[in-house]
Order: sequence, then C-alpha cells, then structure tokens
Amino acid sequence: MTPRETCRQLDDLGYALLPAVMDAALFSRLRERVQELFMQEGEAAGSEFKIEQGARRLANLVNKGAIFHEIILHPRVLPLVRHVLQGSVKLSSLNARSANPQRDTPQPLHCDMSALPDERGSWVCNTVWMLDDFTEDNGALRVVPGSHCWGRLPQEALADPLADHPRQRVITGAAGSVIVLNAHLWHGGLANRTTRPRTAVHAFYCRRDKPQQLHQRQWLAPDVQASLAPNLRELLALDDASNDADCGQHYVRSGFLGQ
Ligand SMILES: O=C(O)CCC(=O)C(=O)O
Repeated sequence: MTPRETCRQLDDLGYALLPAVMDAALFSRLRERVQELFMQEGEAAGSEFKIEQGARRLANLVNKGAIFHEIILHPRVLPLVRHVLQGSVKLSSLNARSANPQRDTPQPLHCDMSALPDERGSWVCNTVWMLDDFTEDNGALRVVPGSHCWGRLPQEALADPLADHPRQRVITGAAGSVIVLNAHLWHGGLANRTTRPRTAVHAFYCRRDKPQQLHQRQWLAPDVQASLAPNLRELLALDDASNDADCGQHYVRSGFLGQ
C-alpha cells in the first residue's frame, strides 16, 4: 500500500498493518531490551501504569533505553499518527504488553482510555509494535472496522464486549510489523491459546491539547530528560506548560479502559 492508501484505510477502517517496519537490528535490540526489563522488574513490571490479569506489562519505557526513543520517532510510523491526529501529536505513554500463554479470555472490546472523538475529531492513536507473529491462536488484535466513527463505546453499546462481534476482523501478521490504530476504534487482544507469550510494545499518542496518559516530565529521570534531543522533547511535551494543565487526570468512564 502507498502512504496515501494507508491514510485512506486509516480514515475508513480505523487501522492499518505495516509489514516489516523493523529491520533485523532494530527488531532484535527492541526484543532483547523488552525481555531484559521483564526479567529485571519481575512482579513489579508495569506497576507505573497497571497490572493486567493474564498479561505481563511494562510501562514508562521512554525512561528505560534509547531504543525506545528510536521507535516513537520512526519515520514510517509517526507520519501516519500525525495523519490520524491531524498534525497535533505528543506521546501519551509507551508500554509493553505480553499476553500470557494459555490465557483463555480475550480483552473486552474497548476504545483506549474509553475515549470518544470530540468536536475536533480523533484525539488518540495507538501503534502496536509486534515482537512476535500475531496469529489466530496466540492473542492477535481484533478490531471492528469503522467503529471509530460510531461515537459510542463498546461497553455502552454491546451486551457483552467479551463476545465475538459479527463485524470483527483479526489482524494477523509477522513479527517486525506495526499496527497503526485510531484508538477510538473498538479493539482488544484475543485469548492466547498457545504455549508461548505474545508480546508487543504500544506507543500511544494523543492530540496536544489532551492530557498524557503518563505525564512524561513527571516520570522521566532528570538524566534521561537532559539527554534528549529537541525533537524528542517536543514529542514528549517536556517544555509545554499547557501539558501540565490536566496532569494526572484520567478519563475514567465505565468499563475496561484498555491502553
Ligand atoms: O497488545 C495488544 O494486542 C493490544 C492490547 C490492547 O488493546 C490494550 O491493552 O489496550
């Protein structure tokens, strides 16, 4: 698909799969660092954000290695995020999620942060960096194409957000690919019926007038902040006073909040 076709698909369906975004070197450094952090952090892994039953998580990854700085600025992915958010972009959070083997329930269909588009349009966009192949059996992502335009949350519209949706599609693909997702799209990770974990990094972005999910200036160590180039500081909104306005505010609505 050309970039123009990908943008059209993002507008119409709300998601796009980009095969082979990560070259072999980027992929192995990213995978290695994520595995190392899971080992180091043990039970505490993900606690800066949340613990999810049936999955291991990592959070605050901008603070945990330069490899993560590369991916949030990736030249094939960031322009598509800009397209979804109409040019106004900052990083909201950077996490990893690994669906445990033999996890027998899916995530409920959800919109990240239970966010609905507002009068200016879409304001959340997620990118899923696939560190394993996504297959029908191992907890791939399901999406309901077009649902980013419906203006309703699945937990309000559906009797059972855990159930299969008649219009859902399962996004399968090879490790090294990236899924760009308008995060107002109804989506969720599936059950992992295999014996191996299924791991991905989530680089989650929002429009600049909205609060970050993890307030980056509060969470990044001073030496990490001091090392960052201007383009990263801008993407993380480190010098943006308006970024502090809703600091710590969460969009708490009923149901599963996802990302
Ligand atoms: O890792 C995935 O498949 C995406 C999971 C997801 O949608 C979430 O945790 O909000």
